[in-house]
Amino acid sequence: MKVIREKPAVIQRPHNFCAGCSHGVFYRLIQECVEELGYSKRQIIAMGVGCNCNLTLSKIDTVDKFQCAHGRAAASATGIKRMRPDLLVMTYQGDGDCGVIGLGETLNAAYRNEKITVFTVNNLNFGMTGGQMSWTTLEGQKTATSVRGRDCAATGYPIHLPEIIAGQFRPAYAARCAVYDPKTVAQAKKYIRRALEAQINGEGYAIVELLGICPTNWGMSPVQAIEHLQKKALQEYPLGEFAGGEQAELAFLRQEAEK
Ligand SMILES: Cc1ncc(C[n+]2csc(CCOP(=O)(O)OP(=O)(O)O)c2C)c(N)n1
Ligand code: SF4
Ligand SMILES: [Mg+2]
Repeated sequence: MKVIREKPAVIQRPHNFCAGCSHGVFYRLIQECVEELGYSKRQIIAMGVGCNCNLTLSKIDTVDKFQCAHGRAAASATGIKRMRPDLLVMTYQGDGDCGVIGLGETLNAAYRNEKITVFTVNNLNFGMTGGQMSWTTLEGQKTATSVRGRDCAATGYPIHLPEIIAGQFRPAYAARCAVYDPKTVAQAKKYIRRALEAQINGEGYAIVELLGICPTNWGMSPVQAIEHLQKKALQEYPLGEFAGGEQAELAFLRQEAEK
């Protein structure tokens, strides 16, 4: 097999996520972009609490990380970036950390247009604690705490963080990606890179949500979980850019054409 991209030099050991989990692919893409942008030794990641903690605990890489209290990654990243504007400062969180317990911190950082890059893996549940319902859980989805299927009339409806942030605030970049085939992996890498460039260029806040799979808690094989994601999750969570990127380029070109 031909290797077309060596793994980033900072990654030294295999990860220990469950088989098929999206966390490993997403994290590798982030580190590929960081390396290509020349920031491997000038980065720090504010880590959420969830399955992503495997990255901290298993010491698979040499990246500086700060383990935040649950949901507080955006606030921690804000403090780090304000003290060390020379560093590339990211958060790496799950949907529960970023969009449930940490919703206040996430929205306040976006509101202030902090110059941080937020990465969040939306796997439709609280993976680490055994698959409880999250604000991202689909209507009718069975989880450990919605055993008959999520009743949105009683619990609220699935939350769309990049769209909320793009619609209400003025972030430099907001997008959602997935990593289930070569095309979506290439798209995800493009979005991750744009989100990091927004920080490097001093433009401001950026968020990329990765729509991921959690075969273990969905009770599916990795292949079944990918099919489920394509058939169900993508209907609720479309992929694309909601602020910045090609959206901004097109708006700029339209404005220029109207002059
Ligand atoms: C203050 C506090 N409340 C609750 C928990 C339990 N807890 C640990 S991780 C987690 C949710 C993680 O879900 P998510 O952020 O979606 O990450 P995933 O594991 O799905 O990747 C919860 C509720 C905790 N550790 N601390
Ligand atoms: S429980 Fe789910 S999110 Fe956590 S490592 Fe396993 S597959 Fe990934
Ligand atoms: Mg989750």
